[in-house]
Amino acid sequence: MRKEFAIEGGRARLSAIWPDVLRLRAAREKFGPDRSFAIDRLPPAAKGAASLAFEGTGFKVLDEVGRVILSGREAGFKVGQPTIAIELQERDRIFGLGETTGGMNKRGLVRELWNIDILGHTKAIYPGLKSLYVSIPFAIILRDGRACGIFWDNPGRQVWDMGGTKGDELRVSAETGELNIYFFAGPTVEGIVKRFAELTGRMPMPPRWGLGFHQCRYSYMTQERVLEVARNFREKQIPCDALYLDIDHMRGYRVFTFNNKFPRPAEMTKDLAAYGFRTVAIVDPGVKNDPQFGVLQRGLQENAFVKRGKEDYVGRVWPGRVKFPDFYRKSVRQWWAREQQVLHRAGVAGVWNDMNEPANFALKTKTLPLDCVHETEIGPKTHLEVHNAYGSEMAKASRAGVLKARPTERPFVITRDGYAGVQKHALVWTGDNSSNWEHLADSISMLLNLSVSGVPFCGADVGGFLDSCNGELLGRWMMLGAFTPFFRNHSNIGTRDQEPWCFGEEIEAVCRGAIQMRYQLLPYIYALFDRAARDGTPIMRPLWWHYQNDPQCAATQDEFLLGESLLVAPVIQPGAQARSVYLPPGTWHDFWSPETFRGRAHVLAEAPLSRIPLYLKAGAIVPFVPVAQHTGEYSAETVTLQIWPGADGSFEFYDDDGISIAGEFYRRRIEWRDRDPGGVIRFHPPTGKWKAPKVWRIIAHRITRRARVLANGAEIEAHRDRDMEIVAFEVENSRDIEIVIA
Ligand code: MIG
Repeated sequence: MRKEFAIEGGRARLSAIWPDVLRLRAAREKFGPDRSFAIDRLPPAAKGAASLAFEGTGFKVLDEVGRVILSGREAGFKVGQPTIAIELQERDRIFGLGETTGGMNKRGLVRELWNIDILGHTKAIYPGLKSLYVSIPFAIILRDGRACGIFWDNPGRQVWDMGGTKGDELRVSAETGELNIYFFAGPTVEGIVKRFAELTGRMPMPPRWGLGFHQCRYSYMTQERVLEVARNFREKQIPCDALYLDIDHMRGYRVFTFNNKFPRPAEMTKDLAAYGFRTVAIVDPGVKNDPQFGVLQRGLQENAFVKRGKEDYVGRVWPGRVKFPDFYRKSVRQWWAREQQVLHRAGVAGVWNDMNEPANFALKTKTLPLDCVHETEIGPKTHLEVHNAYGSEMAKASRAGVLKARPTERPFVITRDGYAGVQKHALVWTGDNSSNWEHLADSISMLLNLSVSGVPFCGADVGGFLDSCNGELLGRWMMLGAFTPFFRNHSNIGTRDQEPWCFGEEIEAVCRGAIQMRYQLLPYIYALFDRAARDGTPIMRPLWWHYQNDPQCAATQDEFLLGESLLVAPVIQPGAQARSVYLPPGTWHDFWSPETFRGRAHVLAEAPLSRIPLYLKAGAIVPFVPVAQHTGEYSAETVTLQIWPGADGSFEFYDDDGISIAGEFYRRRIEWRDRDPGGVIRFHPPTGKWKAPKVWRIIAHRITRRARVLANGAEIEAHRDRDMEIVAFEVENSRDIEIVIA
């Protein structure tokens, strides 16, 4: 299917990308080159697909069997700007839209997609806040259990009015460019998000160390201080994998330099490596406009900087007057990647991209003048037209730089800004939040919406960035952070120190416990990353991901699922010692007590300061390993599989060397077949050549009677704990294992 026809104020083309994904393109006069900043390659057109029917100025999106999934009121160039208006029904909820504030359901909000440096995205500071650092123009509409999706691929400014002005209408308009919309027919959220990830690209598997705990601060001011923090972690036996160098390591904020407080950076990173730490350094795009500065000189030779008229544009950021690399060009990205080698030669392992909206202190608008020109791969574009892609293009350059230094290793790149598809280049952290309870709670829905917008690897500053944290808030936030994909404690200059040991012994123990839990759970989290890298399935999922027919799941924004099996219900209020938890349909087991609940109901969870309420879905198989102080000591020689019965279930175990891009792997499906009493555990034949665990230690929960355990037909010794209602035993690994607990 490929149709061309007239549309209000222009011409439109309709094509099917996949049977369940339609594309509507429209231009006022001539169509521009078909090149996207989100999509690397469009798949060839599909047949037998969803379709679109126009009726007057309205239209209907139909799925493969002809069912109307969306009713459009208009699509075209009514007031000169490309616009689309879609009818909303009473109970429609809108999710996704990348990184935005205002709760999980975006219905009723107006959001402007225009990447911007917002210092502190709280209502108190910015009551009318409509934009943040990242723009992902992709939304999921959940309508009575059926989902569909919309993606408008346009890196210019867009306004998404999601029933904010007219209660029954989703109206999206762009300031520049074409109408370029993808409709995802659904009906499952999972299907839509997988398609969106297929279209815009998937997160490449990060190194395992990227999944450990990371400690940051703006800034660790000296080399000695960094080493002291590292030693503290090891002395206090608090696991940690990475420390960060914020902007104060630079000489006058010149990118890719070290100042005299960091006289021997290579020695420092070597010492850190000896303790098992990786070093991540911050990189800002603005290059100091200092004629003596080598990076500037070589950039000028490359003609690398963004122009306004005939001249390089000069703005102002931390270094003072700066020029901005024109990352939209491949040659510029390659030059940047070469410059970045200074960091890698000094032993820096990961790169942290900040201020890449790009931020500009010289203007009230906080970014580049809109008439600056970028020499993109599809010809010159004004900043106005491609603003939202700057951050992603910088992250792409950064990634190329890390790969240049270590071509066989999986890069670790973090970015504040991005556009749809940013997950191909970097993980996203949600920028300058604040140390308060409101932001702790808000981070859950922000990360959930980012996760379903194609960005599975994301995290918020744990403990909060702006303002000073307190012990209780840090403890609660560390427990939440331990279950989010990216787990980094970070805080602002001039605030109270926020490392795990800064609030007394009790809080230190709480933080240690949270981090230890993270390290014990790494095989579970790693397997979720493997899955996300292969098909875009989020690691951290809203309840409605798995229960999209349950209205209460669609309304719950203070809980989430880590994978399918683990429900996390963080405490989000100060002073609370308990909280109410909504459990989705099915049977759920309390992690902390031998209690089992029927779902589709609220329960009251006890939550003393040392505890985050956790529930396991019946049929869950969750792998644990012993605590390590960092992932360099990670060992999957003995893997403990905890099994919670009550339903059938399965888990796909995944392991590899944790770092190589094309290394060996070991993948194995493990299945639980529930029988009353007991059940059967089956290990399916593994794939891949990476070394297998030697021993599987199995803990089966909720076994109240004296159970016999048979491994491949022969009875084996099992330990029983009556109070904990568990049966525990070990089996050596082999190709075929079948265990019966009866
Ligand atoms: O204008 O580099 O969001 O994480 O610590 C502030 C200093 C610049 C903003 C980042 C924050 C970082 C800080 N940066």
